[in-house]
Amino acid sequence: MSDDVLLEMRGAVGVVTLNRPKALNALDLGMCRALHPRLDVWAADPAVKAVVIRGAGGRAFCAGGDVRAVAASVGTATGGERLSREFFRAEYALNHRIHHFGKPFIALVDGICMGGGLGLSIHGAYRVVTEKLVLAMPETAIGLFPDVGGGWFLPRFPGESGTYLGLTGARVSAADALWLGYATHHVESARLDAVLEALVGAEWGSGPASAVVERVLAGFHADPGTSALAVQHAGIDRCFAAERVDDILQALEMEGTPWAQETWATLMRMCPMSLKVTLHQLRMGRTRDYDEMVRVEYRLSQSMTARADFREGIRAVLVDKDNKPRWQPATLSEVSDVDVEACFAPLAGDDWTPRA
Ligand code: QUE
Repeated sequence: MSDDVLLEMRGAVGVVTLNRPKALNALDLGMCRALHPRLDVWAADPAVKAVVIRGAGGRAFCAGGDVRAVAASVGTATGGERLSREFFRAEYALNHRIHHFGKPFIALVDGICMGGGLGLSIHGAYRVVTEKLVLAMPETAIGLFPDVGGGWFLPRFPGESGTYLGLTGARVSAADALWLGYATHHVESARLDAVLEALVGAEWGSGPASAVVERVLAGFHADPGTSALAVQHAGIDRCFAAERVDDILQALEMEGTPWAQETWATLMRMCPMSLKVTLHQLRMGRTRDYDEMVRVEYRLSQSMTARADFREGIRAVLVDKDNKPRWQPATLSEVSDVDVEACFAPLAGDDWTPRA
C-alpha cells in the first residue's frame, strides 16, 4: 500500500495524515481507496473515540482533488473517461462517509485548503484552522464547479458569501473561515502538535466524546482578528443575490467600489460555462439536502470534465501556468440556459449516488 495517506491509531484517536506534500496533499484515487475502508472500521469500533485528519509538509492541508490526473486521462485511448468516473465516485463517497461519520471528526487545517480539501474537512464536526489558512473553492478557474458538497454547504454560509466564494474562487483567511462557520476553532500553527497530543492523552470516560473534544479544543482557541469578509459582507449580499450571472456583473458595476471592480474583473476571467452552471447549482442547493446534491454534483462532474474547458483550465492554471485560458464559449452571452441545463441531465445508464 502507498504512503500517500498514513493511517494510525494513537490511544483512542484514529489519525489520518495526507502525505503527498510535493502535490500539496492533493487527493487522488488511491488515497480515497486507502482511507475510506479504514473510516468504515473506525466508525464501527467502540475503542475509537475520535478521528483527526491533517496534512503533511507544513504548507497545505489539501490543495484539492487530483484534477490534473483526471484531465490527463480524459480523451485518451485507454478508457479516458474511466478515471473521471472512478475518481469522482470515490471522492464523493468519501465525503459522504465523513458527513455521516457519527463520531467526532476533527480536521487540523494548516495552510492551503481548496476544493477537495473542503470535502475532507467540512463534513466532519470540527475544523481547527491556523494563521496559515488559505481557504478557497477555486473550480470556476479550471472549467469545473464547486463540488465535494459545495452545492449544499456554500448556500448555508452567511448571506450570499457562499455565492461569492463559489463564483469568484476568492481565497479567504482564518478569521473569514470562523465568520463563515467553516472553522470551529483557531489555533496557532505551532501548537497543532500539542492539540493532537492533548486529544491522544484525553480521558474519554463514558460520556459523549464530543464533550471531551470540545473541552480540549477550547483550551487552545485564540482570537484570529477581524474578518475582511465580514467587513465586505453588505456589498457581497447586494451584488451576489441575483439569479443570473449577468445581473451579478451589473450589480458589481453599479456598486462602483474598488472591491466591486476587482471582483468584476475576477469573474470576467473565469470559465463562462462554469459561472452559469455554478450559480444554478448553488440556487438549487438552497432547498435540497446534502445527499440529494451529491447526486446532482456527480452528474456535473461527468458532464463538466468531458468539456474542453476543463482540459484548457488545467492547462492554463496547473500545467503551463500561463493563466490565460481560452474558454469555449468565451463569453457569458454565448452560454444558453439549455446548454446549462444539459450539464445537469441524468447520465444515461451511469447515474450514481453513495450507498447509505
Ligand atoms: C482549481 C482547482 C484546483 C487547483 C487550482 C484551481 C484543484 C487542485 C489544485 C492543485 C494545486 C497544486 C497541486 C495539485 C493540485 O489546484 O482542485 O496537485 O500541487 O487539486 O484553480 O480545483
